[in-house]
Amino acid sequence: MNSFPADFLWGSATSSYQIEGATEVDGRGPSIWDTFARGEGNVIGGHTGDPACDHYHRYREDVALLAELGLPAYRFSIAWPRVMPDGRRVEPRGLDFYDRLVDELVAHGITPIPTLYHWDLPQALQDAGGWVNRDVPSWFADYALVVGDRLGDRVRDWITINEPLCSAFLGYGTGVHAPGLRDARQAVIAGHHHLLGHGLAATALRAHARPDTKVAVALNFAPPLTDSDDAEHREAARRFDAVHNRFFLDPVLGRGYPPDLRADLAHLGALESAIRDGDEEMIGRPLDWIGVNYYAPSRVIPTPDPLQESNCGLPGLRGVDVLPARGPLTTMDWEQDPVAFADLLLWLGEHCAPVPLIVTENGSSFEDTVDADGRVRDTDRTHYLAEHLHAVHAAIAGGADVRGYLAWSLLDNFEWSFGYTRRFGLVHVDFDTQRRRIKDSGRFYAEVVAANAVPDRR
Ligand code: IFM
Repeated sequence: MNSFPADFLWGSATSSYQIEGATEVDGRGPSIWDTFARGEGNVIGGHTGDPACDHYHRYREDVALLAELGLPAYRFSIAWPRVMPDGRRVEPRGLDFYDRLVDELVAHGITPIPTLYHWDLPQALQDAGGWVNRDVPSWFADYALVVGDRLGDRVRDWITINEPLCSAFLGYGTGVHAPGLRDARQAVIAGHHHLLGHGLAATALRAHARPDTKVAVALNFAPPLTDSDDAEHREAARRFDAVHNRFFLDPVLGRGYPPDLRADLAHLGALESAIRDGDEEMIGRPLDWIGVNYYAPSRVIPTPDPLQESNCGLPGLRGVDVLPARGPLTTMDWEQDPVAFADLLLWLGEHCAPVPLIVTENGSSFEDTVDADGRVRDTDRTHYLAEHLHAVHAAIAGGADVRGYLAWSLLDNFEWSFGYTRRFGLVHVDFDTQRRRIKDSGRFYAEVVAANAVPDRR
């Protein structure tokens, strides 16, 4: 058995738009994902966030599942348009929902870890320019305060923003996420404003909340892998790493934007136009921990012409292409690579020290079937989970300060542009009946959590 530290935090994660449904209930305003999902061809099958897992009405059942699995912590997100339908005006019924959810969690002894922003921007704020508008970060901090005032007596740990890369670069750059815009300059500006929003919200929460408040941000990392260690390949990996990983990481650690990144993106002129005096200080206010979201590495290769635009859609990235993933793959076509995960955690452990790490997302999508006896024998997912937990263990043994692991995801849910066609849950959801069934991977995870250890490979 590979045992984890005694105070290691175990749990699972979800997000509001992916599970709540009830998008027109109790005064909730439309979000950019409601609008985007209705757009022709944006989401497989024309699926939308309704009914998702109908968690808005079934949260008690879902908290009971967490309790049945014995998970001590639950990461969920708060829908800004439920709390503030137009992004500015408070809707008490929306706040009441999260109040009830937190009460339910606390009553079961489960630590609530809310994320303030997991991509569901109020549409009204998008109509005002969305994350390209420099006012949005301040409005985000106002919203953080409203939520902090209401839940701060029971919530100690907060995550400001989930995966600003996806929200900014996929939403404003490649257009495969809401709001569906395709403009590299806007993507970079939106990226900066997400970071500014993080800094402002973190500062606001700390100023007004209980003294032991802890604030983090959840970043998604894709470690670049190369087939060669020659100078060209190392340079390609550096370029990819700068835009994908260090664009967001170094500023929140208080180091500002990395000089090599600024040089690489100078041809866009976007960062320079967006950064104002004091921004990097605000973004870099002290953090309590870094949330690490990891699924897969990226295989990169130098392009023949160093000025050639990358095929991967990261804004302004040149001189590096991303190769197709190599098996074994998940149904997202993502590579399964626990070694890259261990290496990433070791690197982050050093790079972020003394700030500790918590794995805020890690998981896999596979074709799951419900057998005649009602069981979901998801051996692929159990294997992925076990191997990635061994990787976390190895990283801790190697010196990385990793304090917890929150599996993605508690429930099968709305997987963004893939709609309901990709399943990541430890718990199977029948979207016709809303019946929940704990998968074999969920039972396996419960045993790991109970033992605080992952069993040896057979
Ligand atoms: O489902 C998403 C989640 O919302 C953000 N991180 C990656 C997950 C899997 O794609």
